[in-house]
Amino acid sequence: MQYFDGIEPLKFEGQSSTNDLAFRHYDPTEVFMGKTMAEHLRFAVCYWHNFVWEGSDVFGQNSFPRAWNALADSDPMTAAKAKTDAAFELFQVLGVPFYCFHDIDARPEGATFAESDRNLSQIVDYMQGKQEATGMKLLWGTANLFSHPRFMAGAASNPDPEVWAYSAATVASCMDATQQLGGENYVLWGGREGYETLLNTDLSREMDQMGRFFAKVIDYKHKIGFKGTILIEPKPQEPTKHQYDYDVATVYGFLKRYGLENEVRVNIEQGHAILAGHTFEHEIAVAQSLGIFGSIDMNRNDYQSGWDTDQFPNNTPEMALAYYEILKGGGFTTGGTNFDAKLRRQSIDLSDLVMAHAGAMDCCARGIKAAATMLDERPLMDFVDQRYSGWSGDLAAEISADAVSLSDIRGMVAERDINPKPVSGRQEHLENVVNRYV
Ligand code: XLS
Ligand code: NI
Ligand code: NI
Repeated sequence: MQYFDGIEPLKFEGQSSTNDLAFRHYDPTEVFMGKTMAEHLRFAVCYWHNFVWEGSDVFGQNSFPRAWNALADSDPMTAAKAKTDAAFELFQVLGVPFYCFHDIDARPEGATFAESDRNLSQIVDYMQGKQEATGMKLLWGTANLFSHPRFMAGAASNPDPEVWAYSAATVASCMDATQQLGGENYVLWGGREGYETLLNTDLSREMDQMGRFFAKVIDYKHKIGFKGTILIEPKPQEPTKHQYDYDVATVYGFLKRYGLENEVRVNIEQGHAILAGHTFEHEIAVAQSLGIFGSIDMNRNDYQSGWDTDQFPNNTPEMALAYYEILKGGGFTTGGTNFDAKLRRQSIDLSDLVMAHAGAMDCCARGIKAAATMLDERPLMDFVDQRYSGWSGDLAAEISADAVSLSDIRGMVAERDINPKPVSGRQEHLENVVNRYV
């Protein structure tokens, strides 16, 4: 290893281990519910927080310059390859099966679209070689349509059709790249698809533009024969004040309106759910119930500041409830668990990067095992089944019949003296039950 020299690939050492550079709970080969833990969790490591970002924040400069980026000033393509080398080293240290990237994470920006496009194909060939050499796979690719100033007023929702065209062209190149790398999904996060003020915004036009954009993306997917899933990643705000992809329910309404609900699913991020005023498990459950659950970005927000701080997850009980909803819906298909998470600015060492992922993977393992046991022993499901059991009875059939009107029901209730008695919802009891598993 060139960059992660001295750090051995992590091993499963079991719960008694105190080694920070080992797994205590994540045993990739452990089988439950008919799959190995690795197959259930489908871990992915992201490029942007680990290999691009170097610790700057709004007040401060880079706090952990990375050796692989040092060459960027002299020859950007050499630096891009060095970054790829470093990334694949970390993937192997962690033993994860997947990774995720944006175009700009991997390739140098060119002076023109055509040059950026050429840079992307060059680095994608290099990444493909790395995948072949290591067995790594791509969970998803995506285009960064929010960092460059050309996207400051949005990509698909931009008032300027030149930006719309530039964005569409960028998505086409990134979908090709994702296809070439065998990616299992393609993500669209609408970072600046929204607005700062209505004073300068035509909201209906922007929505229509986005609808048209997505229709073309789906059309392109079929044209190139991409077999993966197209995923939208909801987020309510940040960077834009009002974002169109607010949460899962809003995204579904949008897809339905433009007739895209059978073509697109969602990539749900823990921190984005919190920003939208929901829990992570709420967002997952809504997506499952609408048939659009796809993948997750696993991380954690700071609950006090309210910001999308993209911290590494470490709250096992919360994670157990998220995996409970995922497993209840049948688990991942093309999706997986991507760590869209970054170090705190004072965690400057490469070993911090490894420990952060190791701890997060362990928490996921604990969470999903607790979830699997809760599903197997069914204490919550039995309670829920019982709670709704009236709906399999005669009254339910009668009042649901199309031929029965509201006034018929009024007659029935009066005649039979239907007089429902309140029943406890037993929330605290159920929370106690969950605590036995986590
Ligand atoms: C930002 C998003 C972003 C997407 C990919 O908040 O989470 O990282 O996952 O563009
Ligand atoms: Ni994300
Ligand atoms: Ni985020």
